[in-house]
Amino acid sequence: MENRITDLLGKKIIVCDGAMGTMLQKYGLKAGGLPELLSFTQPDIIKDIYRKYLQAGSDFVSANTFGCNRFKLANSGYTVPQVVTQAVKLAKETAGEFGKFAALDLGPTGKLMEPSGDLSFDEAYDVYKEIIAAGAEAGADFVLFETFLDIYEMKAAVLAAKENCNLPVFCSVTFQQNGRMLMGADPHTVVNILQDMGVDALGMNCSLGPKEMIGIAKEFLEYSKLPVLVQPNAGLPDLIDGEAIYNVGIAEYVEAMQEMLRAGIAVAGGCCGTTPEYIAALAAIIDEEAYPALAPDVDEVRKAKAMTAVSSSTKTVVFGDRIRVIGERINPTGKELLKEALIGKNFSYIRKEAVGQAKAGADILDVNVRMSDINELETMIEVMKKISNVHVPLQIDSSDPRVIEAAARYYNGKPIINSVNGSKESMEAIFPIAKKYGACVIALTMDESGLPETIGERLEIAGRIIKTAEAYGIGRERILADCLALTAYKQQSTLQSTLEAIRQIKNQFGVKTVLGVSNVSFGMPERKLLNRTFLAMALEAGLDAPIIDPLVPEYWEVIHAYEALAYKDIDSEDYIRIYGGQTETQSPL
Ligand code: THG
Repeated sequence: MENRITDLLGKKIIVCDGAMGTMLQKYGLKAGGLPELLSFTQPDIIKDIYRKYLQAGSDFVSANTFGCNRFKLANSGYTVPQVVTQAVKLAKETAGEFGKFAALDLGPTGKLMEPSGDLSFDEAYDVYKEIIAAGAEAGADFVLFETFLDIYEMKAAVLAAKENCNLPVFCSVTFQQNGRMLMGADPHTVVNILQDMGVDALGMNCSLGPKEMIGIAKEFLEYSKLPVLVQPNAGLPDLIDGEAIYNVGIAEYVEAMQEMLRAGIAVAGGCCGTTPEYIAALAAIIDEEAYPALAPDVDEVRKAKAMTAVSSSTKTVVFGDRIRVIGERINPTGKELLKEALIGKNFSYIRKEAVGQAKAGADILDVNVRMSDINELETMIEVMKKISNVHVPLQIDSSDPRVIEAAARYYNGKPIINSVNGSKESMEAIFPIAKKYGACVIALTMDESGLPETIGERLEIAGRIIKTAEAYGIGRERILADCLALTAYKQQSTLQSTLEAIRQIKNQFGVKTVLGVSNVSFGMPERKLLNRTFLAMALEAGLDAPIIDPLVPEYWEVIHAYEALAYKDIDSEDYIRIYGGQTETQSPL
């Protein structure tokens, strides 16, 4: 037997087991009560069910631990470690008879996370930590998170696994009819948030029927650098004579699974209603065909799927051909009202700044709350929480690694960290954070000696940062280079180098670029005039994402015109939609 379930990936399609709950019903065990306690009262039935799935061809069985958290076990007379240990023991013993694996199977806590409910991130983390510590101790082979409805709870659960055991982690979420998780995440957002957090496979289970999952599975496959898992229900249950009968038969199930296997999924199984007969039929077709998930060139897949993207809890912003605007207004520099709001904890003022920028079209919001006399860390977390339902991905702007770590941890999404620079000290502080939380990072082309004078030196620093990031396992698609704009007031001579550095860094390293455009006008009159002109110059040099004030219409004019002229706004569709009603012009030609 291979040592780890992950050793199977790429060599064979991993076959999961089917449903435990529906099988227990077949054994005459009534719904109600805690199924987890059957590990004590009916161990032979549990093992019998495992054996049926293993005989059908499952590569692992899921321990009877799905709901075994401290909330659900509160009045059961058992502790979490007792239940976990007994359940893992049964799963391991039976899997061992067949040389197969036992998963520590974990579902959602059953509580809503803050701010919708009262479960804090730390509490969710602790709930999973307790189960995972016991499961690892009992000898589970890997952790399988299933049926999650909230990507934020999944983030807490994944961190609990990564920080408390060395086991492989598979993540599976559940979608509703509208193609989103209950708390709003779409498939691209799920993939983007989870795939750089060090998990081993990701996918979906439950809720929809197999046919309804095909489209979502293809979305997962389009974005995921990791193996994709699919475990559908056998459709939806009809209650017939008090028994739940699932409405998708074996042939229909296998046909849908076949299509997803041919599209590239790597882990296949079933959820509610899939009995050992379903799994046997699935295993039978798997033995017959060479699927794309077999023998993939992992490096090639990573390269092909590399995409610069950040996410809020519901929305993913991709850095592609189009210009992405990063709103700069949540930054106390030069803003008396914002300073007052931060000191007075007037979060509704700050929220209004976020909503205003989002409405104006900002794709991402920079959040900087650094001021003397306030606790930057607490304020950062509070502001992030208060603006989380604005649904625009956030950029954490701080020079304090402790603030950055806390923000990256508690953010409900995949943020940009602003920033790292080329000094050893900065990289050693920031890259472990970016790595653990899967964040993107802005790389400033400066180091402990400041901003270099020559373009060559800026390139050298960018190269050094990218190389070091890659050594940490942070792909260059997660690095955004910032060539740094200084002010035209007294530092005028540096501006040409900034533009040329943008051009060359994009060319040489193929990374996306950001720039704090408004810096150029500090201390100068008519700031917007300089800002918008430098914005146009920087866009022409290849800037992908300006950090600007999105409430200034002139900046949008420059961006819309640039995108039309630079063939990014194809057929000038947006430009004509926005400005077409304003003037009729006749071509002179
Ligand atoms: N690179 C990166 N991050 C950055 C910068 C950068 N973050 C901070 C800054 N530079 C970008 N953000 C701002 C925010 C505000 C202003 C300029 C840049 C600014 N504020 C006005 C002032 O100070 O007078 C106030 C404007 C108002 O009242 O609305 O100019 O370069 N990675």
